[in-house]
Parts: sequence; structure tokens; C-alpha cells
Amino acid sequence: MTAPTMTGLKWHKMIDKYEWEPVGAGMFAGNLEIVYRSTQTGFVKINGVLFTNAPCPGTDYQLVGIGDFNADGKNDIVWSSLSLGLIKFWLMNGLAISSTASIAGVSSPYKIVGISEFNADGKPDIIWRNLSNGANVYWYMDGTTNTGYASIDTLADVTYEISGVGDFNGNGKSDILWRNNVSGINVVWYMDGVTFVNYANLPTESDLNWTIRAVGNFSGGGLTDILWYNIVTKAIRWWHMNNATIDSVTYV
Ligand SMILES: [Ca+2]
Ligand SMILES: [Ca+2]
Ligand SMILES: [Ca+2]
Repeated sequence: MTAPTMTGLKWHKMIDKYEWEPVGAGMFAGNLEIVYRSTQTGFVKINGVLFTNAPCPGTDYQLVGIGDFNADGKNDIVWSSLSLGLIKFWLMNGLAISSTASIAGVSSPYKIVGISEFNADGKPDIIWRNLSNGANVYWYMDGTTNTGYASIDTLADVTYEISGVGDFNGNGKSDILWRNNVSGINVVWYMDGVTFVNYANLPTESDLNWTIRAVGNFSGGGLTDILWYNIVTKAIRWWHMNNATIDSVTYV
């Protein structure tokens, strides 16, 4: 008896799974696209389109959000480097980069944890979390320019991370999703602008290998869904949400 051998394609897929991890998701060319990043080179792949070399920021940059910053109706990608204190924008035309911009950010222990729209001017803004004292600050943006800031309630327990921002209860206002990186508890803060209104618990995911990689309205139902990645098994799944409850789970 001979041992089964792996075909070239299967082998390629296995390598792929271990090299590329999901770092975000958004609509770029009319469909939901997961943004993948190579753990080896830092290159980026979206729907089979590969971005290499110069456009790709170094691996000290993380993808921190997706939103339409230059108001052309097309989603753009935001990168941030904690060590350099810089923010980079990829202004996208579908699956091509039209131009890039770079601005100074805030240095560590502040980290960008979300991109969303809180002040109802139709322009996406940036949320920072102070990783040592739990302060949360909101930067109003006009395109790629910071025009002011506001504070969001502090959550001093820094084992809580902001995992994403989206409208969970469907009232047209952005809410904040928290994940506790010790207990696996997931909580949504319902917000009215930058003001905390109420909260709800989502189901707990106590397996801490599951990390939240993106939130957004991807089921087409108007409510915010959650993209998870398991850093050990490399599995990718969606929680299709109905507010704070799971409607269904699908694997990518
Ligand atoms: Ca845009
Ligand atoms: Ca805004
Ligand atoms: Ca809401």
C-alpha cells in the first residue's frame, strides 16, 4: 500500500492557508472582499489581486480599518504603525490603489482600534484606545486630515479590546464591539455619537485562539456581522448577527 500523496494544488492551498491571514473585510468592487496579508512578506491580497513591494507598508503596519475617506463612494484602507506613530491611507479605486497618503498619528500606548462614523457628517473617523490606562479617544476626520477630537468613556480594564465598530442594533448609529482577551467575553456598547447609551453581551467565545478580524454588514440584512480567524487552526468564520445574537455561522 502506498501512502496518499498530496497533489500540487492541495499543497499550494495548504501553504496558502498558513501564509495568508485575514486582516480586514470590506466592499471594494461591489462584493464583500476579505483582505489577506502574508505573514512572510507583508504583501496584501484582495480577491486574487496581489499588492507587492512599494505599495505595501512594512510589517510594523497593521490594517486598522476600511472606509471611504476621500468621499468618492469607494472604500479605502487605513494602515497604522504603532512604533512609527504613522497612519497610511490607500485611496482605492475598486481593487486598485489610486493614491496614498501618510499622516502623523499618536504614539504608543495609543493604538487605532476602529474606523467609523460617529458625528453624522458622512465622513469616517478614527478611534484610538490607550492600551495602558483604557482611555478612548475619537478623532474627527475630514478626508485624511484630523480636524478635532472627543473622548469616549474610559474602560480601564485593558484586557478588553475594541474589536470593531459597526451598527449592531440597526438604528443608524455606530456601536463598539469589545472582546476580553482573557475571559473571551464579547460585549457591544450601543452608542449615540460618542455617548455610551447601553450595552449587551454577545455569546462568549472562550477559545482565545479565535480573534476578531473585521466587523461589517456583510449578510445584506442591515446589521453588523463579525469575521473571526483562529490563529492556531487557521480557520475563518463569519458570525452572521442579529444585533447581539448569532443568526448563523459560516466558514470561509
Ligand atoms: Ca474612497
Ligand atoms: Ca465623521
Ligand atoms: Ca447602533
